[in-house]
Amino acid sequence: MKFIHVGDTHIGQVYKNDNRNNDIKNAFIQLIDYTIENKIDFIVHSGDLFDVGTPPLDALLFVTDQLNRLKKEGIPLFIIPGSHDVGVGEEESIIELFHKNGLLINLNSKEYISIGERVKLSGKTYKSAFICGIKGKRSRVEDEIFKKLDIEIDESTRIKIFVFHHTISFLGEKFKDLETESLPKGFDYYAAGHWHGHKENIPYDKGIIQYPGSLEYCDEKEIVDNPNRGFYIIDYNENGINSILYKVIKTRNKQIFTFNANGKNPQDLEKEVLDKLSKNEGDILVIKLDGKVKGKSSDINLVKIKNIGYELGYSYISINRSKLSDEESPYENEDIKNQEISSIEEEFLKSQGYSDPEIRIGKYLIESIGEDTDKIKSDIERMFYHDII
Ligand SMILES: [Mn+2]
Repeated sequence: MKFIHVGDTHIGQVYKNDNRNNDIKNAFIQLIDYTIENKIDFIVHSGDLFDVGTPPLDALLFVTDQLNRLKKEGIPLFIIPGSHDVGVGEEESIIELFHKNGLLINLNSKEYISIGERVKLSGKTYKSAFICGIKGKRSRVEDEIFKKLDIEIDESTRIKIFVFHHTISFLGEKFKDLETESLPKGFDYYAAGHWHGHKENIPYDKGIIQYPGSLEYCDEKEIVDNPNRGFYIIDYNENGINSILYKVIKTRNKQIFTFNANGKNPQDLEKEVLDKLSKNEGDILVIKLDGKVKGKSSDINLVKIKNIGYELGYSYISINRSKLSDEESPYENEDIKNQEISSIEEEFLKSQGYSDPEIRIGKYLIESIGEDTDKIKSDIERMFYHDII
């Protein structure tokens, strides 16, 4: 028997760019196609099916159509709501609407969880697999749930699966929102979500923890840092897990270029960037500018670069200048003159008594001056969702 573990599909408007939002949908179609063509027994989704708790209508209709394809084939999808699947200030998740309409199984629907002094989790048995889970968090409360969990594990099953949506301490202290040790014991497969990179085979108790990562790149950082995107196919039999395969999905070609501005004026740098671009069939383009430009970095015409890039066929263009600074610093102080602009901003904000999260949001806003306001709004929302601020 086989099941697929996928997570962080983020259907909705992740980008202010239709090509990329369609790519995200296309990744989901690839998942459903594969599941049906290969007669997979069921899917486990570790949260963030949608990008926001109140998805746009086209996202709702799209997911309805895709889940109906699975339903027709009799393939269930088990899920827990991720941090993005719950709207700000809401108790319920959009996932529950799909559960009530019979298009998926919300493992945190009231029939599977009861919260009192202790938290009782019952879960589902399907094709000799026991599946249960805890939703991603929108508050500190969900952390506490892990301390008072009572799970009625169906011991007659061949494989026990626990689904969750947290970044565990194993991945690093900096981003963790759950101590690895807080996870319940006694499971063979821990289907993890929330962390957008993929990481497999983390040993825990008698099982393993697996992060499939996001199914498509959700921002520029993921485009640059992550080599490929996909999901796991787990084959199990009477002895438990037999094999696990990471299936890579098809994503667009990427072109990532870094340009050093040292000793160049804005016009020369602009020309160097433009010379590097070439005609293509919908590639993703990321341009990183660093170093110190001779003159004002604001004189580099980013709009012109983007317009020419789109004419050449690029589907999505991101220009990152967070490491770019001006050679002629407006500061008299020699100490300051030798620093990058972003660290000067940070020191200034610190001296004004702002907290680390406030400094992060302040620096983000300074970097985003001139960007589309809708994009800034959704980026900040995303930072909140991921508890980065
Ligand atoms: Mn996510």
